[in-house]
Amino acid sequence: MTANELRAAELRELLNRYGHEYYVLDAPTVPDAEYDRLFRELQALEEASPELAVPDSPTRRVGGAPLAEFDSVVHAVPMLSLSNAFSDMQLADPAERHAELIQFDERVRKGLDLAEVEYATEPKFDGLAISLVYEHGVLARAATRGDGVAGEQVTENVRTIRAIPLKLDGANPPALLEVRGEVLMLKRDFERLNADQIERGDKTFANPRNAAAGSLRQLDSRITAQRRLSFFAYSIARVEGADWPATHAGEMAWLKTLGFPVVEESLRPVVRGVAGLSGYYEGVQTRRAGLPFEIDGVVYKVNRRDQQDALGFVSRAPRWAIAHKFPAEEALTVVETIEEQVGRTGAITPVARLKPVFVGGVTVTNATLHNEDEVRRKDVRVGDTVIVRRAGDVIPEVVSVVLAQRPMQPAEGGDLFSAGEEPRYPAYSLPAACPVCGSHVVREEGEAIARCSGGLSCRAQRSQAIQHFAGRRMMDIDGLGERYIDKLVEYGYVKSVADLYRLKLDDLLEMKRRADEDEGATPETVKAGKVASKWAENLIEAIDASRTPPLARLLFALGIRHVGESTAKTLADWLG
Ligand code: JCF
Repeated sequence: MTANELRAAELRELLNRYGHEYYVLDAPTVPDAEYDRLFRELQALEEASPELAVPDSPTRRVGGAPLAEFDSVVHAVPMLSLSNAFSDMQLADPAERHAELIQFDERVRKGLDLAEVEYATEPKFDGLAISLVYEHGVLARAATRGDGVAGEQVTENVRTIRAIPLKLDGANPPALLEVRGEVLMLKRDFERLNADQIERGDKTFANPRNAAAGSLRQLDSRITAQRRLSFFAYSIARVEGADWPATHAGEMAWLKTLGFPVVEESLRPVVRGVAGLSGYYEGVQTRRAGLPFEIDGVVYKVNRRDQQDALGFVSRAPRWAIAHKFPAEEALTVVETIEEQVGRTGAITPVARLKPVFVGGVTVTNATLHNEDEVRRKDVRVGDTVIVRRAGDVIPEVVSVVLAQRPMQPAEGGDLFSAGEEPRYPAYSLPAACPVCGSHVVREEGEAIARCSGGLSCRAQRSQAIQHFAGRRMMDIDGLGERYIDKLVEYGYVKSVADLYRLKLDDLLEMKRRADEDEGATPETVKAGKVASKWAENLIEAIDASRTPPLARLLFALGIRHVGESTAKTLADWLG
């Protein structure tokens, strides 16, 4: 071997390993720049000596000349879809909550005449299904699902996806292998793509699924090559010249040894019966937000292939598998108004008040718009139909506007009902005065956040400073919630946190009476004096209990800018 041959082989191995670490193991060991550097070195070697450019070289993943259209391919084995099941997580009783799941298990047990069935589980990736055909270990063809019977041939595009092996690992590849799986974009790659799109002035993608679809179905595969797409294999459709594993779990293990990315083992346990399935569902739901990719539910499959075959199909879905969907994280609704919230440090956040909509398992009426630039960039206006997103326990946000549904002015000279060119509502701009105290709103050069300049003279800032002070990780004053703090500030009992320590029992009772009256409670509905005085006594006690806090907690509780929890600890340790 010449020195160049050796180096090229070494570079191929390194690049393949780094790609595997990033896409398959989700644990990159080198920065992107290092990958790019080695990639360019290999490219240069191959250009100088074309015989070094083997068919499975990572440099082959750069895309080719644009196509006029995709060829259509008929799938040798149809690409099925899964029937969906939904759980109503509002229901307390697991037997009602998971009714669909219980029915599925019952049908399967009846069909197999068994008391208990073993299921393989996996997350349901929110991407695009594709089919990959390997002939003698080499990627020969790739196709989208299409209508399940025929799809589009996207081989050139798929060759650019680093997560997909161009050649199978192992010495004795099967003569033929057809693998199915999902092409998707990792959350981090989606964020990066959208940031780049903004920088270039191009349109952003609403979610990773759209980004993955838009990137894969490019007639110009060089564009696909520039997008970071991932892939996870989830089934085998055909095998020739090798033993086909007897269980789904066995298939996954085999695919892994052949070099395919399969989801990590803790996310695809083999379980038994309804309890196993529902336990898996709820476990994945809690892990959902922390996963590197988006999923829209989980999939259950009868593990043994002989049992799958015995159950067969109904119309176009297998009887031996279902998708159990999570509540959707995105929904459409209408912006009723845009208001501004003033935070503890005076930061002014535009908030969309929404027509109530059920999303991510709860009813949402507000969504953050982050800051003025974000509202302008998304061009959110009153009256707009918008996509709202609530992922996990994250604050709901407006993702994008459905421009086609924007209310327009009636056309000039036209009748009242024909829409004109002009939007009915103007583009958003932040008010010049604080909506709470009227102080100037200032936005410093280069800052995204505008702030109320009122400081602690602004009621909103005062109230939130006290809320922060009383919080769990700060002074931990039990019973002093947002509502009462707002009232204590509004009525002037408390101007700063120090005033909390001067409050008397009577002040609290008086404040509570006024607050109840203001909120329209009649004297009869106001809680009896005894209950109120118990509450006030407890609160005074809780305030007293916080008179001698550890220094770190006090420093953090004061809410000094740039003094977070860990800085406060460091300061306290140092000050002694
Ligand atoms: O993750 C998915 N979107 C997914 C779709 C996973 C699977 O195991 C599937 C599927 C569609 C059909 N299995 C089948 C049979």
